[in-house]
Amino acid sequence: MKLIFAVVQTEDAEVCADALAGAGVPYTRFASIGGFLAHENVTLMLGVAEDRVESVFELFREKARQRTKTLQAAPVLADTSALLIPGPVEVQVGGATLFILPVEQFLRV
Ligand code: 2BA
Repeated sequence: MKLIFAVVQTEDAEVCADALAGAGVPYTRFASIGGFLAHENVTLMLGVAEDRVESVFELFREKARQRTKTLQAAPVLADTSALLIPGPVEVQVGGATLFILPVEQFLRV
């Protein structure tokens, strides 16, 4: 078994979750916030049999879209002088960011 953490954009969370449910893949859903943009996103945690991992990758490739998001210029205080990050800056976000870990044990007690 593998444990997959999948970070997706909020806009794609429902369609990804629906597709996982439709494929019979159990998941847990967390609200999360990306450290760079400070935008809300969604993290899905899935315990997946090894022979289903590739089909889960495909599901996220198909359902999680890439989008351009804008990082607005933000005032940053350095000592007593206010500096400005040059902006706005455009960044490409997504589809999904996946972390795949081995599962030592999976128990329901
Ligand atoms: P954020 O941290 O808000 O990052 C949003 C997007 O900003 C990233 O998209 C990437 O294109 C860009 N970005 C992030 N850090 C950057 C940096 N230091 N300099 C320039 N651009 C940067 P994605 O790579 O698709 O990531 C989407 C979300 O996935 C991230 O949202 C974060 O929540 C998560 N994520 C990505 N890589 C991660 C990692 N190594 N560890 C934990 N979470 C990660």
